[in-house]
Amino acid sequence: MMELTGKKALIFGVANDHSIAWGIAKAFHAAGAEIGFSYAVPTLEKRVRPLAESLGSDFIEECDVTSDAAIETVFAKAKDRFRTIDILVHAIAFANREDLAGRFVDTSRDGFLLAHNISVYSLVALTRAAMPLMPEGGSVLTLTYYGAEKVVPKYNVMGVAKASLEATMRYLASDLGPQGIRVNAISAGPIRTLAASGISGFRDYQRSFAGVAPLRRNVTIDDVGASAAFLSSDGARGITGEVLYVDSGYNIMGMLTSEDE
Ligand code: NAD
Ligand code: 0WE
Repeated sequence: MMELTGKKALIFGVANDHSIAWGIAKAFHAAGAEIGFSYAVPTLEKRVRPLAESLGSDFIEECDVTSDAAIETVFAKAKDRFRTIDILVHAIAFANREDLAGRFVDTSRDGFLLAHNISVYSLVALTRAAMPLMPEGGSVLTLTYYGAEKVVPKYNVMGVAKASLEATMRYLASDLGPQGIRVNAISAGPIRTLAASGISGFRDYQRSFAGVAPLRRNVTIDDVGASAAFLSSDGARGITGEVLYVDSGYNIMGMLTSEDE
């Protein structure tokens, strides 16, 4: 089922070995996929290159997803290197730190637009650029979070952006379904990545999450990777426009009591 032999994947969003995108890359590699990587800014190359090379990858290209020209360039290079791809992974989010604290009502116009530009519009832009490289169909995968559906204190503008991301994923799935391109999202539980570091109280939040979630544990980047490999494989050929929860079951609970400490 988690068989990706002969498939080629382009992964956006590895920053370091804690990144969810890295968990996905490892799982794809274990399933036999060939992988290309794209990172945000030049300073990340020294982190991403050794990781990519450890999986036998030689496609490691910079792309700031706020730039249409950068997106055009990276997909031109991908076309040269791979001719076609089967899988696109979007594991990118950003909001100003000041907007992930305090009240949502205080979000500035610039902060709101920045979060949506980087975290949501980039999925549209990357998917459109990937389409010509997927003539025989393919799989697009993005990462979302429960704060899209329910209010999570301090997640603020990112929650609103994730709600938009999930709707964006569904509209893309509707547009691209006829061409055999599936578009899905994984809603992951809280994981201590770079994007989670410096969020005050994150450790406490993970502890209470594990106390409440049916599986009584936090999820790992390898848990997300395994599910991503499934969703990108032919085993998921009938699934599109879906949010798959990789959250120890947290989202099914209607009352958040933790019996066991
Ligand atoms: P991470 O910091 O490792 O990854 C975020 C990535 O976004 C980084 O690689 C960063 O370089 C990239 N990025 C930011 N701005 C960019 C830009 N302008 N152009 C290109 N890339 C840019 O953190 P992560 O937790 O692995 O985040 C990956 C995804 O998973 C995000 O969409 C995040 O919202 C989502 N997610 C995270 C959690 C969690 O608890 N960590 C839970 C659910 C969903
Ligand atoms: O999507 C995310 C994190 C996204 C994120 C994180 C940062 C921190 C550093 C976006 N932009 C920035 N900008 C920065 O400057 N998650 C799902 C992880 C996360 O972040 C939270 C959470 C959870 C969970 C913030 C507040 C409350 C819960």
